[in-house]
Amino acid sequence: EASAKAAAANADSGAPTIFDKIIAKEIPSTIVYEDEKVLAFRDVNPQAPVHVLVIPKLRDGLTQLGKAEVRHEQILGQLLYAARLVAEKEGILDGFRVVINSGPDACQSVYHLHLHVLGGRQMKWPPG
Ligand code: DGP
Repeated sequence: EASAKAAAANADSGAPTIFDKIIAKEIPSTIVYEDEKVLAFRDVNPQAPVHVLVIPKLRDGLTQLGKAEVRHEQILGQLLYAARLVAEKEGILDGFRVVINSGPDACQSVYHLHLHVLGGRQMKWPPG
């Protein structure tokens, strides 16, 4: 399956990712929300009418949720709250989904922790 192959090609090496360039605004993105700690921008390959990625500006070892440590508790909460702000801004508070793909078996392809905020259509369950 294509996305699984793409994910497998990008193991968690700890190397810089494309998101560093997005944070540095070296490559363009459509920013939806930004504060001191968090950046939210539209996914380049949207899977729903609203598909926004919410990331920490400082990766701090948080390549994937599976590597989170106690010191990351605060930023994890900030990311989740930012997801809710994005949902409000995007007008999808009636129903939205927050997804974190962690590791190759979940098809994670970019190793800088990110929350997917998806909405604007009827979501299905179970996800694939
Ligand atoms: P994941 O598979 O959970 O690691 O999701 C990574 C997402 O990142 C994927 O949905 C596509 C998105 N993405 C990858 N490169 C870029 C980029 O350069 N710009 C933007 N806006 N999104 C990107």
